Amino acid sequence: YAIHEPHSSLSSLLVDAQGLQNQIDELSTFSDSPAPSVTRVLYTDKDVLARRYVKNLMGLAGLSVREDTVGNIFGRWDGNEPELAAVATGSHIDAIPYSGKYDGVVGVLGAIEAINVLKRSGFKPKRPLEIILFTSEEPTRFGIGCLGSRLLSGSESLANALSKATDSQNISFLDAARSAGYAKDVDDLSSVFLKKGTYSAFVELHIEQGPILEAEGISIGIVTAIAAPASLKVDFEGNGGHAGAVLMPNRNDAGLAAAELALAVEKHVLESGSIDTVGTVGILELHPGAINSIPSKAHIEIDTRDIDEERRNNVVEKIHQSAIRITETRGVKLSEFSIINQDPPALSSEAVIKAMETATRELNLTSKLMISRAYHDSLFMARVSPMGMIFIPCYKGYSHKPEEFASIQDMSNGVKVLALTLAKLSLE
Ligand code: HGY
Ligand code: MN
Ligand code: MN
Ligand code: MN
Repeated sequence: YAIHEPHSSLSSLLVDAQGLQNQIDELSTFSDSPAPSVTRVLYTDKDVLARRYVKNLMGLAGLSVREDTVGNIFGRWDGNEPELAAVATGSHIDAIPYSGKYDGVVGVLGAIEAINVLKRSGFKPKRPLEIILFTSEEPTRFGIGCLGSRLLSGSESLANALSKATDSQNISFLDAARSAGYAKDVDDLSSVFLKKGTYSAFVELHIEQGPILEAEGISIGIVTAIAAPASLKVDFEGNGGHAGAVLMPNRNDAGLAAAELALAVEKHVLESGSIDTVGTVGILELHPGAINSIPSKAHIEIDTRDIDEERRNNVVEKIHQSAIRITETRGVKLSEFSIINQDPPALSSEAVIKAMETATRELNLTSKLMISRAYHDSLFMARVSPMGMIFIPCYKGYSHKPEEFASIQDMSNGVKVLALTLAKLSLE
């Protein structure tokens, strides 16, 4: 099969869309919350079952499978020139509590189906193609998003932090990894770092997690940039006490301090001057958590993002100033103000954008250039390889909740665009 005519047989790409849907449904059963929600947290037994399921599908697709010490999983299809840098694709299968079954999963199972589509069409890549299942994209267990792809992109600070990190049950990262069969007699996580030039390109297929494509009736989103996320952890402490007996002038209520900071987050975000600045407080824990006890401790976690790094950093600074002001006006102690991550945005590579645009055109699909407001493993893969993302519409833009949904047709379109894009990039 001559590789100089990659497009003729590729225009009739056959996607087993029903098979993909069945796999998505089956994978969603590995969950710690009842259907239709999905909860699948890093290194839990459901995560291990899901990993085994995906590794099996990689094997059935004829990929050679390997895993690194933190459980990033790689499925490789060697091309005619196996020593060349591979073209990679992939996403994640971990799911935050009570979320949906498409976030991340479409980019893993859809990537395996894209490889099957290329194999069915008789295509033979020049460069190897590699699917990556990133070990954990969600921040759920150890509080840091894109843990696997951050390490792959060479984050020394994360490698150091993880060797000391513990989850909310006080289980260390390394013990949790070992319970899932990883990090065997390993303390140094830098073995995960990718060698420079490992990949010639990285492309991720993902649901949009926003309403634009569906609202505008467009089949494919071609991502030009990924917004810059930052997350903060803040603790306030007060004297607490009896909710009835302590008079108001004598209180330093840690819970109300946290509530005031939460509203300050919203104020600073809205004052940024741009609709692209967002922020919320997704975690607010009060101690002792009794109705008739004035909170003596409040723990809040803040997520704020923007496609403009400067503007986002400005909001982070103002939140810090507000936290300090609140300690003065309320007489509480600011026992913790930590910036967990304050990442720069990522730009997609022009060459990969071009390959995705050509693919959508050849498939007669409508497409739109757009930014990703959610972060993805691509945000970190962009640090070590030319990056691109393919979005497909999702129902009302819902995500991170059980109503998350993508149609078989939209997933099939996404798989075709991914298959054609990988084929093109593998011939370069
Ligand atoms: O939060 C995010 O943007 C990603 O979906 N974890
Ligand atoms: Mn997510
Ligand atoms: Mn995701
Ligand atoms: Mn804390």
